[in-house]
Amino acid sequence: MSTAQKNHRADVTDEQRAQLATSGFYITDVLFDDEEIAAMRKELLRIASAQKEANKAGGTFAYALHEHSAPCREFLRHPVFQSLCTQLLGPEVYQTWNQMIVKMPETGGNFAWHQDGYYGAFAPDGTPTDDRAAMSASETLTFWVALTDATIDNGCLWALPGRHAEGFLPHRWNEAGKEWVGTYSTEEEIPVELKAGQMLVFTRLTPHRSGANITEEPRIGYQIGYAVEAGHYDRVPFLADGRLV
Ligand SMILES: O=C(O)CCC(=O)C(=O)O
Repeated sequence: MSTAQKNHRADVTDEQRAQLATSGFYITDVLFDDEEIAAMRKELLRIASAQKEANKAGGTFAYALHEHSAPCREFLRHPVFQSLCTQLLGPEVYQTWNQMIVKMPETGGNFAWHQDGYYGAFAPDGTPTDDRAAMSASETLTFWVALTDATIDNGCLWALPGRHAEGFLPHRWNEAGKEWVGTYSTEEEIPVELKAGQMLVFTRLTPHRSGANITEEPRIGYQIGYAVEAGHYDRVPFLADGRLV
């Protein structure tokens, strides 16, 4: 039996649940087969090389991949996501967004401190806003799947343990980089190094950033957001009554 088949239920341990509550994140075991990881890596590199709108702050992004890519659509229905969502969010779950972040050695730079809860809130004129009333009130989680190892040298995520408990922290919008930039102290940052096939699970209030890729190889991540209520952007129904929609 392969690793992924063994772990398809991806049981959340008491320790992981406690870490999510106290630190705002936890790291899973390796939950995907080598073949699954290699197939997704190939697909995301294909999308990255085809993509015109590349090289935003932090790397090459592409969004809503379920609309553009059959392999991504299939990956998003992987039993691991179904299992984790059911355990962590319950039987009714929406997928709020999915995106790849490919950090090529030559272009993969820093991505600023932020809480994911800031993304997706827009003023009536369409500009990003920090108006709390425009932000999703829904409980949400982000899954960051490592499709290559993520290391300090290739630009892994960094996080601030426990700061999610402070709620929304102050940010300013950087129009040039098209990103929110946290304006709070970050001395307590810790790196989140992952093996390919591991995931970081974190809340919409967990401050995180990522560093530059100074290696010779791409760093590839696939990020998926989930919410218990519609009302956040994308809002693709994912689980109803615990079953895939
Ligand atoms: O993958 C990365 O380098 C950072 C991505 C990120 O934090 C985000 O898109 O919210």
